[in-house]
Amino acid sequence: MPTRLFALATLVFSTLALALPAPEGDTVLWVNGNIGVTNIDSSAEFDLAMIDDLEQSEVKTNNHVVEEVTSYRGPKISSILEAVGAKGEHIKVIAWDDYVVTIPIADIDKYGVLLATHENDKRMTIDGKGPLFVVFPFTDYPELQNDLYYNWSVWQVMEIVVE
Ligand SMILES: Nc1nc2c(c(=O)[nH]1)N[C@H]1C(S)=C(S)[C@@H](COP(=O)(O)O)O[C@H]1N2
Ligand SMILES: [Mo]
Repeated sequence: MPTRLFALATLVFSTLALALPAPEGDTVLWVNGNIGVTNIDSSAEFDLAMIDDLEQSEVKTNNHVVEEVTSYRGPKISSILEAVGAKGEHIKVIAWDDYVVTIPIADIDKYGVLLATHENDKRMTIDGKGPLFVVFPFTDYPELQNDLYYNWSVWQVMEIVVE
């Protein structure tokens, strides 16, 4: 029955498309909450190689702490949310220093917000803003240049909770 075959093919394809292999290196990002894809217990864990394998984007911007326009590179946060089958309205972003903010996914999508791994082509480390830094395109969108979005520019990101 062609319809059943098609349904089976769709099922197999979508299962493959949504599989997330377990990290081989140290986990640098935990994604929790309302996600449809997990790889360890109820979490989707990423090592740096997995983050580097996602489609890369660049944002050239300054911000209120870095004066010169600087190049940031990494996946869009929306790519990460897609990879984990996120369903929700907000993400809670938690840093290694326990700094926490809640950001609407609408803003993440609208502004192509990055989870940057590189600043001027240099990998960011935990001594700086790394390994993962939330980067809004401040230079291209003047409406972002206020405390709300500066507060959402989380560095040393450790965990994202989809809500
Ligand atoms: N991990 C982490 N990210 C953070 C913060 C923080 O304390 N920890 N402070 C936020 C706030 S409140 C602002 S305004 C901007 C800039 O902070 P700064 O002015 O202290 O450099 O970074 C944001 N990102
Ligand atoms: Mo702030």
